[in-house]
Amino acid sequence: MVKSIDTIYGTVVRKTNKYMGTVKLPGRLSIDKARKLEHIRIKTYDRHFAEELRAIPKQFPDLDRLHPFYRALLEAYAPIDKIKEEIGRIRAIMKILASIRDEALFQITKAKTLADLKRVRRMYLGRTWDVLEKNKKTFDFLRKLHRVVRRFPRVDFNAKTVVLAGFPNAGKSTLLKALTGSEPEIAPYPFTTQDIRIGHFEHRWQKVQVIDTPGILDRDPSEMNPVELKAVAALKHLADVIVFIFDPFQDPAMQRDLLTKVEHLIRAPVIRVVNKADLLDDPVSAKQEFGADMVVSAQHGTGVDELRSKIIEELGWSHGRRD
Ligand SMILES: Nc1nc2c(ncn2[C@@H]2O[C@H](COP(=O)(O)OP(=O)(O)O)[C@@H](O)[C@H]2O)c(=O)[nH]1
Ligand SMILES: [Mg+2]
Repeated sequence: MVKSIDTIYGTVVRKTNKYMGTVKLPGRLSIDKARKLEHIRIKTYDRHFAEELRAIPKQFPDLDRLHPFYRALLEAYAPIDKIKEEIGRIRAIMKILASIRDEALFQITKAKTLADLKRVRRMYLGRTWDVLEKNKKTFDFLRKLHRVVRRFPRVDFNAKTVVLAGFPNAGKSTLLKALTGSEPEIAPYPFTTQDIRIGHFEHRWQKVQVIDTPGILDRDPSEMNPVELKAVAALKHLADVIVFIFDPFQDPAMQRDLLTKVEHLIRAPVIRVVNKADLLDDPVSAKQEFGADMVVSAQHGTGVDELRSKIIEELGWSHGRRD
């Protein structure tokens, strides 16, 4: 979690007060002793501020070593350079706070009365708060980003990946289940209102990951806002093969149009599949009508083994992104 500036400030003050309650110095109260106590107090505030701020950049992945899929997803939120800049800003704030601390420590050495010391503390707290407040946008930006990053879908980058696409109701969810034989893992798809579903099957030593993105690769990308579009485009860094599912009971031209757009967005080899074979009198002519590679019934499992083989074949010739 990245804390808000109010929480950071509150935490620092609370922890410092608590700590100062345990500090006992020998001797009677004198201005000298009060100075020493105030010195410890300012250093304690500073230590806690540094602790709070240092924790922030550590909560983000190393942006230079991030997988392109995650990088592209982050880009949907803000340019990577902007994210780096905002994280860097936290380090700059730490430096400013250190200089305010040094100034306060210096003022303490010159304080002649308890009232002087009180003023130093007020100056220190006021100025540190001002610095946080002036940078509120940075903290808010990183808070929001972090909330999304920590829920990024957990993708296996060592596995080959099949991305399913096709109209709503074409049978993507049913096919995902048929191909992988298990309930998919569901995670929110960042920067969209949709989920991503991930299942997998194994072929010999190789794990194949199958991804369904309902509400994403089933509609015209031109209807998406720029953020959604970037989030969708991130999938191109993942897809080794696209399986495009045609519904024989929906408009062929519109489905082919979607396929063209998906191909354009993702640029991976495509396997074209007509689904719902069990409901077709003439599967062969449906296959021809859609220009498909094969006909399956996701519901009944017909042709699913063949589809798996076709996927493996396609991956075997794969364009070597991860070979
Ligand atoms: N008869 C038949 N129905 C299917 C087949 N595949 C999917 N369906 C049905 O079509 C509807 C939509 O399927 P679903 O997998 O949710 O489609 P999605 O929107 O692309 O994920 C559901 O009612 C499924 O039961 C199939 O091969 N045969
Ligand atoms: Mg679905």
